Amino acid sequence: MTTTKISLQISDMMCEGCQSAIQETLEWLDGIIETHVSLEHKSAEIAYNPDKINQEKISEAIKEAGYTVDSAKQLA
Ligand SMILES: [Cu+2]
Repeated sequence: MTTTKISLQISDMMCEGCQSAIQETLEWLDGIIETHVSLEHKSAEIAYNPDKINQEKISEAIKEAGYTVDSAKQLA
């Protein structure tokens, strides 16, 4: 299985409530392997299976949860 790793910048993550809401949103998505949301860095590192999900779908889910993805970069 291939894994893609990305880092998303989410600048409207303001508190621990936002952090866990984003974490839970990501964990519920099919194809997500691992996710680490950092309030300090206002970022989410996500490892996912590219056969099941992609960066756009992940960003969309975060938007639906009420947050904004400012930028994304591929990690590996
Ligand atoms: Cu908050």
